[in-house]
Amino acid sequence: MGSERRRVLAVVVAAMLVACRSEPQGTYRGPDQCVPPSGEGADVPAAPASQDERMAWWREARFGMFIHWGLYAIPAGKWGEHTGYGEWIRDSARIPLAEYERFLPQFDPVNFDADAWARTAAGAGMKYLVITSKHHDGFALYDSRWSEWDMGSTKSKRDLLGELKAACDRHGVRFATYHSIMDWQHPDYLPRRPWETRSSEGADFARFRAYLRGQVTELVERYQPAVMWFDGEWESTWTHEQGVELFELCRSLDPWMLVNNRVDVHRGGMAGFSSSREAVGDFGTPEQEIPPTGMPGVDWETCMTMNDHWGFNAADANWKSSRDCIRMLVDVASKGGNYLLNVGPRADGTFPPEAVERLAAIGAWMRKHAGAIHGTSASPFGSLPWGRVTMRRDGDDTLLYLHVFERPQSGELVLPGIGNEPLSAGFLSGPRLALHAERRGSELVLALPPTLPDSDCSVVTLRIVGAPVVYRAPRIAAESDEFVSRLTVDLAELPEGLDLRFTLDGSEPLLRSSSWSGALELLSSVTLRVRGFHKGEPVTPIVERAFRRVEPHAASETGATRPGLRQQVFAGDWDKVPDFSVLTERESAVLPQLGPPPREERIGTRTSGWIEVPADEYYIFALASDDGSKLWIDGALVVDNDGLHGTLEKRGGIALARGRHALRLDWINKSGGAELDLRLAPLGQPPAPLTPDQLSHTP
Ligand code: FHN
Repeated sequence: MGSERRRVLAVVVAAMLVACRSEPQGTYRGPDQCVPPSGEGADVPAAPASQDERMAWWREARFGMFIHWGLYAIPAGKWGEHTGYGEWIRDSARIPLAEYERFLPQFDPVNFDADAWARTAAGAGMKYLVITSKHHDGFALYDSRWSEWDMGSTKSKRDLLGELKAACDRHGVRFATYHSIMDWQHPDYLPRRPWETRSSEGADFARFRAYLRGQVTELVERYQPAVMWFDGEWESTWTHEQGVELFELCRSLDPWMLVNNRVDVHRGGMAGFSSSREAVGDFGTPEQEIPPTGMPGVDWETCMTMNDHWGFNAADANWKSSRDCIRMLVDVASKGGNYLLNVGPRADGTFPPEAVERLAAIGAWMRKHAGAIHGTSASPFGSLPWGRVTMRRDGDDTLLYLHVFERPQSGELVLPGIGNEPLSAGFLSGPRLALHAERRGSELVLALPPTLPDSDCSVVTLRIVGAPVVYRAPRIAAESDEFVSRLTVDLAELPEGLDLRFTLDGSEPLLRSSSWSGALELLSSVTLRVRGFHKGEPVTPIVERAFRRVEPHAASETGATRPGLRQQVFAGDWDKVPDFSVLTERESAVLPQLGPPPREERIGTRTSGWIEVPADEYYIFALASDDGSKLWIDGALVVDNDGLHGTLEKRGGIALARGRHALRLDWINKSGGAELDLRLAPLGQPPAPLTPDQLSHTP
């Protein structure tokens, strides 16, 4: 739907909403205040005929610009002696509201040039631009009817978003907004920052939700964002029901506008996607990571910083190279995702020169290779040693774009398990030479010239007959590579119509080898190798996995013990789990079992003692935490879930003899959510919470 039509709608919506807002700001008349027009008479736009129609432009885009800009650009990451802050500076540096508010009249981006920003995004091959209309600090980067914490209170008073929206329209870049649910300034937002002394007396979260709905509504009516990118959804006051309500408001305001999954509480940590069937949102949002095998069957977008900060940090010199950025774009596209690459502008409205330089280099690459990114779909192959593949249909044929990161020593590009015949091959950009492609059994092999046209990523276009027929090897599925008594091994992602042959002694699977007929129960160590055959010919690579029967760790002679685990608490600001043994504890206590951690920020805990297991077995530990955590059993690191992330679960296993074993669990929380959960089960059973009778410590 054109932006003109949406603009007409926006006028209608605005007219309908004026009645809601003729009262003074924040006047609350119930959660349905400013309910958008509905029913007859309201000019509600015709909704897209399908989700595919709604998503079409976004899927074609593949590449966008993220912009984190606000008051935090003024301190530029520095507070006192510390220079490592970003857009979280108010919280991380514990700046009282009244002190942070002093940035309002200082914000004056005299060098802001919307056209330059939009031109830079378009020049880099970015098809959309998502800018922070409001980050967690609560500052609205526009003049909001719902807040004084906005551009109307700054020295500048410019309509920055309006200028940028118009510039994006001129340059063919879709304008979009990031709007934080979490809001550290609004008196009705809860919870307060843990360190804040500001009273929460009288705070009314329902009134906060009306403010949030009001701001979302005014953003849509004024700027018609193509995407509403929510964030800050993880605190206890935000619920699935509220997320659904906000999602439905967005749909009613503009059914074409996309809404990310962070409107709901089912983001699934930094991995960005939850299997919850009730979750709402048009796409998943992995952050600072690229899902190893993408997210088959769903729309997803990886957002990533260009250095280590989202908001401008003057001291952060850890910039990704342009090659890094190009190859990440290719990697994401090859897995069927979108890449949202961030710029943190300076307070004066300019992009850091390092960002401009990288965007120009990416643009130079995209000018030659955009066809291998925009409008492409995910690779039909598994991982390839030399690079990535994207593809698009072209009439009855398919164009495979072979993105070559490293030229193989052999000078040959091998495409495994492909049933299609090659029609032609050549570089998408560079020398106009035909590359020789030949079939070798189930493989297509292309001969490369001694030098490649692009050192960052050369692209070969291979035209094949028809839709891709790629025989992907099955995945060998098992809970662990080690076991004590027995282990179930199966195959997953079975390719259709293939004859699967396997061996257990590490030899090559041949047509005469055993035919796979279902899961195996292993009682001894084996090396399983599997290959797919079609019409008597091997057509998939061989997949292999070794399984070892191991002796369990001997139990410990613990002597006299007491129930419960000892938990030490340490104060500190870490990005990774430190060596607590060289630090001074702030306090310690004995816990009857591993419970929720202290809901504080910038702390760490070490929980230690004995865990008793009932039998000689291989045990799986499932460790979930926000932020980082590490688990040792008998001194061996079993789960490493370290780092700064949302709630994320990782698993690990160890063979243990019946009896007591040393347990040590380290955890940190920098800021935001604070979760810690440890579960345990013998192989083949679902992990369950630890129980007090399993836990003890030496007094
Ligand atoms: O807390 C924010 C962070 O400041 C930044 O905006 C990122 C970008 O997606 N999102 C949140 C962390 O997940």
